[in-house]
Amino acid sequence: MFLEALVFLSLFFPKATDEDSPPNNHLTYTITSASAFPEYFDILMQEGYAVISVNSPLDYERVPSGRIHLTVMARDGGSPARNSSVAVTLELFDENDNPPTFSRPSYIVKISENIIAGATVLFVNATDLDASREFGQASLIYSLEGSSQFRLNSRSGEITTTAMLDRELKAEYILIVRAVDGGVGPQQKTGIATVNITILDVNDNAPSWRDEPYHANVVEMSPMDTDVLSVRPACPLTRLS
Ligand SMILES: *[C@@H]1O[C@H](CO)[C@@H](O)[C@H](O)[C@H]1NC(C)=O
Ligand SMILES: *[C@@H]1O[C@H](CO)[C@@H](O)[C@H](O)[C@H]1NC(C)=O
Ligand SMILES: *[C@@H]1O[C@H](CO)[C@@H](O)[C@H](O)[C@H]1NC(C)=O
Ligand SMILES: [Ca+2]
Ligand SMILES: [Ca+2]
Ligand SMILES: [Ca+2]
Repeated sequence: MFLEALVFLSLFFPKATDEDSPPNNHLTYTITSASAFPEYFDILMQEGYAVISVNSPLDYERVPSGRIHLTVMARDGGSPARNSSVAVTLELFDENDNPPTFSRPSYIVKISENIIAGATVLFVNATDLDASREFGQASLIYSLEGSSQFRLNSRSGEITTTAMLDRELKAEYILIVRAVDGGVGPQQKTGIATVNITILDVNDNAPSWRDEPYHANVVEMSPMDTDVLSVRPACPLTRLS
């Protein structure tokens, strides 16, 4: 009935009737109670109808179950005046007025390079303060960009590896994570955070020899202490494959 951010929206409802003659049937209306935002509502007479209007934006997030209960009283012009009250329920619709916000603007995590493919690296988590399923927490979808070595579960926010890592190939990944809510088109809101993943070294490289294997011809009857061949480890150590 009312959208939370709209103002000056009016609700007409049929006038009360009073079978007396003037002035005893001259009616005035007042809102005698409101379950939320009492000062935001006005009521006035317009062509015999009571018109309820809103003078400030309402906030769906502060209205339990999205309903506001008003009591409207009609009072006649008699002396003494007689009155009668009616209950009016306003149903509020949520607007997408809150963006998803990650629990941190940037996540820093360190993982060991021998972590298995598919292992959990981290959970990211965004919060959306809109109260409806449609635009709030339940509508969030996560996505990730920056490296195909990692994937992000679009619902749970879990980041896992997709393959084996190798610190000697790449020691740091900077990923961008995004959360979008259920707003449609330009109404959709987005939250962004960065994830800095540092790969920690594991001693997975044994020393290796350069130019192996080695061959040497040793002449028969060489004197003792002749140098046969000098060999040295490759430096820096390179990967065994
Ligand atoms: C409304 O009427 C009741 C009696 O029916 C009376 O007690 C009360 O004071 C009246 N209220 C107003 C604001 O006139
Ligand atoms: C994410 O944050 C929301 C709101 O703070 C919380 O309700 C939810 O349990 C969190 N989810 C995870 C996976 O931590
Ligand atoms: C990522 O985190 C590491 C370890 O905390 C830090 O040394 C590095 O500078 C960070 N990288 C970026 C781009 O912030
Ligand atoms: Ca939202
Ligand atoms: Ca909202
Ligand atoms: Ca390695």
